[in-house]
Amino acid sequence: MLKSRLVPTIAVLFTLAIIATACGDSNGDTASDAAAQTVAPSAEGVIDGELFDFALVQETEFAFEADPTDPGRGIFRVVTTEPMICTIVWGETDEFGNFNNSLSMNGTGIINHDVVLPGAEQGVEYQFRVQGSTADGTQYRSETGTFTIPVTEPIEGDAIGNGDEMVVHGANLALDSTIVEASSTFGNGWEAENAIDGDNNTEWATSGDGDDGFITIDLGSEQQVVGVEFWTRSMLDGTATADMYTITIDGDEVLGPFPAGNPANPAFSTVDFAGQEVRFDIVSSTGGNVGAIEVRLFAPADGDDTDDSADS
Ligand SMILES: [Ca+2]
Repeated sequence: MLKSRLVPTIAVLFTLAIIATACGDSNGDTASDAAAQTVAPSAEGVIDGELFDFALVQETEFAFEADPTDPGRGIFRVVTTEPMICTIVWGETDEFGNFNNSLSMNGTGIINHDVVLPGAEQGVEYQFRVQGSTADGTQYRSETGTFTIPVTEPIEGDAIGNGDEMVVHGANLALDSTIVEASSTFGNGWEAENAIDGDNNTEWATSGDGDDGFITIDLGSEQQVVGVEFWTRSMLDGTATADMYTITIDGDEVLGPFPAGNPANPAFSTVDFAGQEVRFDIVSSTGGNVGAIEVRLFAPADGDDTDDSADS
C-alpha cells in the first residue's frame, strides 16, 4: 500500500505525524518523548501524565497574611518564575473544599499571584496545596502544607463605625434598595447589585472608570439617613481603590467629599438628610476598575426612623 503512493505530499506526512503524536502510542518504546507524555485516560479517568514539583517554578516562599481591609478573609501570595495560571486549594482537612485564584483579572498567566481567601479565619490552621500550569501546558503541584492567618488587633473604636465620628444609628437602608444606574460594570460577577447585597465577598467593579465611577441606588421611598459608608473594592496591589466620594441626593443636594472605607475600617460619615435616590460619585482614587464591596446608608436609631419630623 505504501509503495503505491510513491510521493505522498508533505501535508499528508505532516498530518500522519500529528495523528501519531496526538494518539500517543500503546507500545511507547518507539514513541518520541513528546508523544510518550500524551497518555490516554485509564478506565477510571485517571490520566497518567506528567506533573512537576511546584518548587521548580516558585520564586518566593508561600506567604499567608491577614487582610488589613477585611478581618473575615486572608491573603495568599507567591511569585512564580514564569507566567502561570495557579490555584490554591485549601480547607480544614486534606479534602480542602475551597479553591481560589488571583483576581488580577487579565485572563491569562501571571507572575505575582496575590489571592484572596474568603472565609479564612485568623488563627485557624488550614491545609493547602498550590497547583498551576505554564503556557507550554506543563502542570505543577506543591506538596500539601499548612497555613495559619496571623491574628491581628481589632481597629480602635467601634467595630461598625469610626469611634467618635459615629452616631448611634439604625438599619442599613441600602440592603432594601435597588440599583438605578452605575457608570459601568466590569462584566459577569461584578454587577452593581453586588454593592448592596450585604455580602463582603461580592463586589461591584467598573470597567476602568477611575475617578468617574458612580453608582445610584433607590431606597424605594423617602428615607431619613444619618450615616453613610462607601466600602471601596481594591486590588491587592493597591490599585482600583477609591479614596474620596460624594453623595448626591435626588439629583440635587451634594454632600461630602467623604473618605471611603472597607470592612475593617468602615469610615462611617455622619450625614442628615431625607431622600430616596442617592448617587455615590468617586471623586479621587488610585484609578482603574474602581467599585464597591458595599455602599451603606443608615437609618436613625430604632424608634426614630419612620418620619422626617423626628425630635431634634
Ligand atoms: Ca457586596
